[in-house]
Amino acid sequence: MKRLLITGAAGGLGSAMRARLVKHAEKVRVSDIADLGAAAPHEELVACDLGDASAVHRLVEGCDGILHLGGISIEDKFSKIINANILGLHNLYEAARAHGQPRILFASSNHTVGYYRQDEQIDVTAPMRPDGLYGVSKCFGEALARMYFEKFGQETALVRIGSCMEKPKNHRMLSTWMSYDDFDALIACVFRAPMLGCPIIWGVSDNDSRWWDNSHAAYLGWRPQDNAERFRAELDAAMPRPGPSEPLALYQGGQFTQDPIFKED
Ligand code: NAI
Ligand code: 15L
Repeated sequence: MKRLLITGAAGGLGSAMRARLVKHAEKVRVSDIADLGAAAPHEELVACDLGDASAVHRLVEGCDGILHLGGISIEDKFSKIINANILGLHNLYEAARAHGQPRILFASSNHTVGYYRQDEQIDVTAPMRPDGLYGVSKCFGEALARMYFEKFGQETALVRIGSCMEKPKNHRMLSTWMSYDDFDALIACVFRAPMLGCPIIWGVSDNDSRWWDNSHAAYLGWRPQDNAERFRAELDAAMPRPGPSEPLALYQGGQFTQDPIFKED
C-alpha cells in the first residue's frame, strides 16, 4: 500500500502494532484523540475525534487501507460508546465511500458473542449474543460494514479479536489470546489478499483451548503460529483457577457479562 491509516494508534493494541506497520505501506497515517508522541520518518500524525465527521473525512483522504482500532474498547457509558463506536464508525465508512473505498480491517470483538458458554464451540454462523453495550456497538459495526459491502462493494475484514496482548492475563485468555505476531500476520493477509469480501474472522491464536472455528476464512491464508498453552503453568502458579460457576469460567465474554449498564452523569 502507498498509505495505510491506523486509528486508535495511542491505545494498547495500536501502540503495539504501530512500529510493525512500516512493512505494510510506504506511509503510515497514525491517528488518535490521545497523544501520539513523535512521528517516525514514514509516519504522518493526525489528531482526530472519530465522532467529528468532517475531520474523519479529511483523515481518510489519500489512504488505500485502514486499520481501524480506534474507539471505546470496554464497557462504558452509552454516550461515550455512541460517539466513538457508532457515529465514529458511520463517519469512517462515509469517508471511505467518498475516497475510493480503501480496504478496512475493523477491530470487532469477542464481546459480540460473549454470552455463549465456554463449553460451546462456535463458528461465524452463530447468532450474535453481545454481553453489554460495548458488544452491541461492535455488532452494529459489523452490520454497518456488511451493509456497505452489499450496497457499495466496500471490503472489510471483521476481526472479532479475543484478547490481543503480550500474554494471557487469566485462565480464560488461554482460549481467547491472540499474539501480536499472529495479528501482524493477519493484517498482512487481509491487505494483500486479491479478494477479501466482508468475512468475519476470529482474532485468536492457535490455542489448544480455543472456542472459535475459522475454517470459512482459510482462503485468506492466515495460519496463526502461537499457542497460549505455553503460559498455562505460569498462570496456574500466579492465580487460582476460577470456579466453574464464576463468570470468568462460565461465559466466553468472561467478566464483561457481569458489567452493569453504566449511568450517564
Ligand atoms: P484501547 O482503549 O487501549 O485503545 C483505543 C484507542 O481509541 C485509544 O487510544 C483511544 O484514545 C482511542 N479513541 C477512543 N475514542 C476515540 C474517539 N472518539 N476518536 C478517536 N480515537 C478514539 O483499546 P485496545 O485494547 O488498543 O483495542 C483496540 C481496538 O481493538 C478497539 O476497537 C477494541 O474494541 C478492539 N479490541 C481489542 C481487544 C484487545 O484484546 N486488545 C479485544 C477485542 C477488540
Ligand atoms: C475486548 O473487546 C477488549 O477491548 C479488551 O480490553 C479485552 O478485554 C478483550 O476484549 C477480552 O475479552 O479479553
